Amino acid sequence: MMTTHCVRTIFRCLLLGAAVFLCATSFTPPLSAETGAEAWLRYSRLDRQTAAAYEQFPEAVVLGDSSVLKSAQLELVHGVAQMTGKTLRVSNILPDANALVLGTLTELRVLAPELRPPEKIKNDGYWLKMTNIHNHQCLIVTAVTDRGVLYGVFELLSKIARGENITSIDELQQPFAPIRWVNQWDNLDGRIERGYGGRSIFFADGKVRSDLSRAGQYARLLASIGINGCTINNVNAAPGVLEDSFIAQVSRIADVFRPWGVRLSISVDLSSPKVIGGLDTFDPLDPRVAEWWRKKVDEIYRKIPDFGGVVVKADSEGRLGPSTYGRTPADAANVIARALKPHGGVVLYRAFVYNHHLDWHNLKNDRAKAAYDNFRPLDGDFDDNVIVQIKNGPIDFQVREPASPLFAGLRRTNEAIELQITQEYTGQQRQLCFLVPMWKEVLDFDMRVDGNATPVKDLVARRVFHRPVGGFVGVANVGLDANWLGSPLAMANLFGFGRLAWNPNLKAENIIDEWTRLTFGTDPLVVKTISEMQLSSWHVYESYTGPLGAGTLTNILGNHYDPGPESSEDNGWGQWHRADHQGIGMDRTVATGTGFIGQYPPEVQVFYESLTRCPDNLLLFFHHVPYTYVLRSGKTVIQHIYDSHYDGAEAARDFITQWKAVEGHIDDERYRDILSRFQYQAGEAVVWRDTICNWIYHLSGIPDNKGRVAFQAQAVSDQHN
Ligand code: GCV
Repeated sequence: MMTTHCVRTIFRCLLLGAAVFLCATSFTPPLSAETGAEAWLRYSRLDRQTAAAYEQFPEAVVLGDSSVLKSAQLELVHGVAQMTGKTLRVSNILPDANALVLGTLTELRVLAPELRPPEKIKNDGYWLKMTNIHNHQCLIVTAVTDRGVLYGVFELLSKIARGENITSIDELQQPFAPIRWVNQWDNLDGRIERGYGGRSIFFADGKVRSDLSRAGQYARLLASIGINGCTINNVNAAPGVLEDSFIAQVSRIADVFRPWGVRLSISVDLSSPKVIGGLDTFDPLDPRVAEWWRKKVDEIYRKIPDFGGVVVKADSEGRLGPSTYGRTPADAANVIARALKPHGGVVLYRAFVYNHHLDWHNLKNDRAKAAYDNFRPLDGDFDDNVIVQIKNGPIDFQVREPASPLFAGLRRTNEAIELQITQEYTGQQRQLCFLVPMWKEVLDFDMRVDGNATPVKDLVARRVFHRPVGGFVGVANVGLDANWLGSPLAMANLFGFGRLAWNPNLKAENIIDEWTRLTFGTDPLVVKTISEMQLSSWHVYESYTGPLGAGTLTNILGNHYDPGPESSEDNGWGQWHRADHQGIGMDRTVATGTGFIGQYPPEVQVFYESLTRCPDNLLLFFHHVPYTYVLRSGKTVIQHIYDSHYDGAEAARDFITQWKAVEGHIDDERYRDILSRFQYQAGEAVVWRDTICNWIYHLSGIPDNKGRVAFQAQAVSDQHN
């Protein structure tokens, strides 16, 4: 038996350890009130009655002392204190009161051998269970790994924050897939490609930042939504990231990730063996190159033992790649994969490989075909620790695209879906666009592989062809701005990505409800208003920037933000809409077009090939039609385009009115900040509306039957005369 003195000593050590750890891992309690920095981990104070329901546990028992379990313990103590005002007593021995008990199943069975989860808990999964241990009411948070316990703690705190009833909880949660990563497109000089939330939290002036506190806080945020990996640098990778001296710096970032169970990975440039390695080649089949990668990877693991792996962008948008030596992406991926394999690392090789010098005059050319054409023939050639990372659509994160046919094209190759959290083509965090409904459409899209139900989510999560690994990657691009993404409402996309990567079967409505409650509180008016606005926002944005699947008619040669429909055409980038005087849209049919539709399984081909079956919202992605073509709604294409832009601009203006309803129900700081964003968005929507409507009116010569566009174009020209 332990003496009381001994127990006290252990308890003191634990507290001391916790305090030391608090400093060492850059854990900081939420920053100043309501800047958005706390994101969904605000843990705001519950009202007395709600708090009372959670105060039955004065104690937290933590079994084990790994850094991840310490994070779990600290988070629990911090969250409960913030929400209830009560500080939990922490111990690591038998509960001597009702307790919250954290620990792996192995540890827990020592206390309660009779405990059996209802099913086998997978890696990273967890079980929350109310039970009785040694005559005390205990809520256990258990898992097979420490990381699972940490995830369970975050879920428990989320439930408390949302006021859920936990009195008889018995909930087992399993992750849908093992890869749940974010990519950051941070450059070593501190800029972030397509980042709209400030400078890099990792790098400044070509070095790893000395202050990595935000990096540690980011890892905490990621862990709270089940993300287990983060690639810290741009896929347009600087070779210097692999210099030994730089890896030593990068290991400091891994140190602040580790307590949150987030594995660090890096993007690498395939020419590194030549550029920084001093070889005269980077040919993946040259044994000297293989040896270079082996030594380099060994060096990385010496400094970062839990290194996750690498991301590769090659032969794409000017990046060098295996094509330099007539080699394939599989050759390139495998040479690195073999170096990583003994350490348990993976290669995420991006399928975003395309020729950006396509001849626009050739009507058979089609950028959308590139990923499938490049990767489908290599199916089965990739090693089992290579994952092909496929963008959700075949072009490039446009406001609407069909699911990439490559998801169905690979059977013997691991795959991951790449989603873009940072709103490059979808409003750049300056306009509201909640992307979960869009991602759900892709994840739920049934590819009908072999005539069976095969939604994309099952293909990437290995449920169809039982491949060793796969999952979800989100391009996040958070920055140093207090609220991470540059806009508090945009954080719903980061949260939503994590929730979907954990469980793509969750409904968009539930995700946004959860996020809103955690981020803005549980006032029903607030929850309803913000949820409704978020849920409608993708359609609103689409309606004035790219209806009918025309793509985003944005300035593709510049900022990817302003309207610029002419910039898409007559160049090699392949984001074409082929609008002319008679009609608009890319003919991607097998019968008369580029043949892209032929890349889908037969049942999907039939669906998209047919002008009458093809859904209106993707019509112009798949078909070139005259402006007078009549849609299912009975409207012509041109009238739909006019109406959609006017309706969209009006809906954007309505956001202001909707938002005003929450005044006084949320903090003033965020209320005013977000109000000004909606006022700005309303103006931008009018700019989009007028630019696109006038452009298409001049092109087609067909007036708006409601007299708005021709009238306005006329007024503008009168003014000029
Ligand atoms: C990192 C788009 C973006 C590029 C990005 C590229 C990619 O083209 O505009 O900034 O480069 O996608 O995903 O590699």
